[in-house]
Amino acid sequence: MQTLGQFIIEKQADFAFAKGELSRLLRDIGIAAKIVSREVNKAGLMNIYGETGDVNVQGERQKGLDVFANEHFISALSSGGECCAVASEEVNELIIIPGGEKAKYVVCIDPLDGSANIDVNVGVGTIFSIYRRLDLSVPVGVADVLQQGICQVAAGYVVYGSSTMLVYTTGKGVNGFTLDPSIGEFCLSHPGMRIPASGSIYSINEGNYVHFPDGVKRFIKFAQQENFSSGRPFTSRYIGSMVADVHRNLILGGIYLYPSTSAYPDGKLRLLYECNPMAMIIEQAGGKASDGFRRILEIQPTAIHQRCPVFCGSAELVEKAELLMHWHSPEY
Ligand code: P6P
Repeated sequence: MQTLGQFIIEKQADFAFAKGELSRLLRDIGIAAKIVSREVNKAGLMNIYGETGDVNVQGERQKGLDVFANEHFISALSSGGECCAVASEEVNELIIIPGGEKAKYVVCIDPLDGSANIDVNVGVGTIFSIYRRLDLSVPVGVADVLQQGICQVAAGYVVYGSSTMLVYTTGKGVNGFTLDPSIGEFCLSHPGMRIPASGSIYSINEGNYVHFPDGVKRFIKFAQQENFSSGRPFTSRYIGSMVADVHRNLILGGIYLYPSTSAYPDGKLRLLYECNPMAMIIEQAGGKASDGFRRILEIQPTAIHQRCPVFCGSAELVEKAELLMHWHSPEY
């Protein structure tokens, strides 16, 4: 069984002129993921459950594990020496890594996505996105993380579920690694992951139905009436944790949707550290990711914590949702 470290080194050869910096950065993330996994899996036994009483930049109540995960990923990225700045869901401003002046990479990260699920023991995850710094001759700044998603050099997630898995891509396909706690290593368990072209699972919070755009209402009506292949209605599966929902759909086929709602007119999910990395992974696995009209990876970011609607998963389902979103629009 190949470990994450062995795999990263072996694949490093795929990159001409690779000097190992990206490999080391990916290994640093893997180390932090093991530490967070250990705590997530015993959160109930520590006084790390519950809320800190603070709110993050999103105005969301912070959980003990949110802060723990944020601190450990930033620490791993800082000590590894390959990252010069971090945009984190938990921190308002761009974090400049002391001593990182010569580091080539910047990282956007949601240290613990879906953390509202922690206290009820439901799957949560980490999502990360890696860019090459724009210009090593000038100090790193916000412009280095406000790059289009197509410029990502790597993207991945960790899903802390029935087992802990790390899934990532460097633009040459998607590979999944399962943590073997007995040896403390991520082991290659899902080589060459591909999302089915279609599927019969849709993941959306239908509690927001009345506020959905008409195109989304039309898609839900379609899903409740027929399936491309079986003619049966779709299955609705919504965990409330993007990483868990997208990971299931990556394996089984399906679509995850978080459209605009009254509470989130621009969508709830954040472009830099949720939509872009998940879009890169889904596209690399043969799927699609859009905001209903545009390819997620081509959206030009303008702010670290900006949000966007997201429709991602099996290509045929995303295309169907886009078609229904365009219906009655001028060009259709
Ligand atoms: P709602 C978690 O807070 C998250 O960012 C995603 O992981 C998840 O899919 C979504 O928000 C859940 O939001 O509004 O359905 O509770």
